[in-house]
Amino acid sequence: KILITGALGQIGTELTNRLVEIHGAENVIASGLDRWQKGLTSAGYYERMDVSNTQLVRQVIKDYEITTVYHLASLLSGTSEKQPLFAWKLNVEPLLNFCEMAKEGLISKIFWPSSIAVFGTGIPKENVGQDVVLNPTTVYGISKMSGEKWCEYYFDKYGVDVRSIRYPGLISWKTPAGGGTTDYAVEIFYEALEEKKYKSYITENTAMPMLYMDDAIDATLKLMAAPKENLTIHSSYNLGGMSFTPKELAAEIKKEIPEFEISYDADFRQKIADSWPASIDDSIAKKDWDLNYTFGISEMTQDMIKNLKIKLGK
Ligand code: VAH
Repeated sequence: KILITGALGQIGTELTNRLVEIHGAENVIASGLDRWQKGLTSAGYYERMDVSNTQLVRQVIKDYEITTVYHLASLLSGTSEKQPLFAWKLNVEPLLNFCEMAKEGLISKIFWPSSIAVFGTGIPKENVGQDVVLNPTTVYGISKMSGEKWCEYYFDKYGVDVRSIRYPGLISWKTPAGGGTTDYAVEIFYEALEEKKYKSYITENTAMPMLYMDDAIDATLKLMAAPKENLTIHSSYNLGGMSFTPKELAAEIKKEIPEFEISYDADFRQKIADSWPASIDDSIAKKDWDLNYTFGISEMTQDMIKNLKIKLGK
């Protein structure tokens, strides 16, 4: 059986749907902080669970005979800057608990999302490699870097099968933006359809690595299906997706919505964005587990607008 934490979040919502398609609803247990309501999730079961409540988590693992955990519950970069100590606790300790459970043999496989936020000062902006020095300058980046080190430690010392991807900014239409620095690239589509204009809190020429959610989910499932012996990275795999700026994204949206206008008014998240790479070298993921992409910026823009028009009743 599979447990997903943060199952109602940006990645969790879509990952749950795909895992249900593959394994059947009866084998997927979704969990989140929200109270259950009809239609909340496609999983066969839903547990209202605070991942910081270790005893409850262990009980759920035992009750459902969970073997694989997708641990997605986390605070993103913008939110983490506002609540540093809570973000540190939530972003790291539950991961450590799941690694402990795997070490004890209670569960056999873990997926955990890291982020390009682990990169910081002292490295080139372009084509950032797997093994460059990690000097994150954000609470979120510090927590993700620490989580990676724990993953590597539990693999090296106890052979724990914990797998991770350094996601770029993720873009999707099923769930609204959740406090990330890259979430301008989600909000912009809602406002383009609702208001025909968007004020970006990231300046026009700030390039960041981005990825459409469909490709992110495909990559996650590919990594988790790969033979353990093929994996050479046990901290977290670089994944670069595509790089674009707010200006480039606005130009793509204008192809679909000609009257759309973008303006710029940088906020605290600009400093976070400036500390991150503009593009990533993900050649090792391509070699180890055949990473590839389907959606470029045009395909993503068309798919986002098509689906949001239906969702927003436009
Ligand atoms: C964030 N979307 O902005 C996340 C992601 C690389 C960015 O980690 O915090």
